[in-house]
Amino acid sequence: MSDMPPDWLPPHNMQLALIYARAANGVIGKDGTMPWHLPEDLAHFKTLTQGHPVIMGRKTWDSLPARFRPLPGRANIVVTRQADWHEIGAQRASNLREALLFAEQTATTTAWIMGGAQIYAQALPLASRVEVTEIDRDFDGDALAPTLGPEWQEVARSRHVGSGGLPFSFVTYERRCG
Ligand code: VY7
Repeated sequence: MSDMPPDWLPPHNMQLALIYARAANGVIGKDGTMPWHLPEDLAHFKTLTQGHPVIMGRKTWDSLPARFRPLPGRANIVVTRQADWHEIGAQRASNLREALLFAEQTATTTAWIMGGAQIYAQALPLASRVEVTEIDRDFDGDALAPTLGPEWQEVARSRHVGSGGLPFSFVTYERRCG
């Protein structure tokens, strides 16, 4: 007796965070790319994710310009159902759960979910923090940001104007306690 498996999970030391840029109408992508030119967002993304594992869907991996793949200085974990998928510098995971197991083996505090729409929707219930670049214009597109419900509290916001004149804000949301 008393050799039953525990019915609880050990606490994860790792925080799960989403990072995305979204247009005013919720669009995050069109035809596999981000439909705006906002270098300030790319720099922000690189700064926040540097040194941490990044988890992405296979379509997001494909969307990265080849010269940026794998993203340097970060464990690149790619979720795909294709058992024969492999790319140099990427760790394949069959699903989000497996991706999180790989991320937990790295020695960092935060794992970043970097897209796209399908992975955001799956990861949001597990996340404690969301970093959104909110662009103040509508864009035409085919991939949408997840909807943040009332459990998400805005804790920081900074307003900027991009080098091309596009206004945007960096916004941090945290899950309310309880
Ligand atoms: C798009 C790029 C697109 C075109 C040229 C360069 C937020 C982003 C993501 C994911 C931006 C992209 C890049 C330059 C910097 C590289 C990454 C590629 C690096 C996200 N807010 N912005 N993203 N990049 N999840 N959230 O895929 O990137 O970081 O080293």
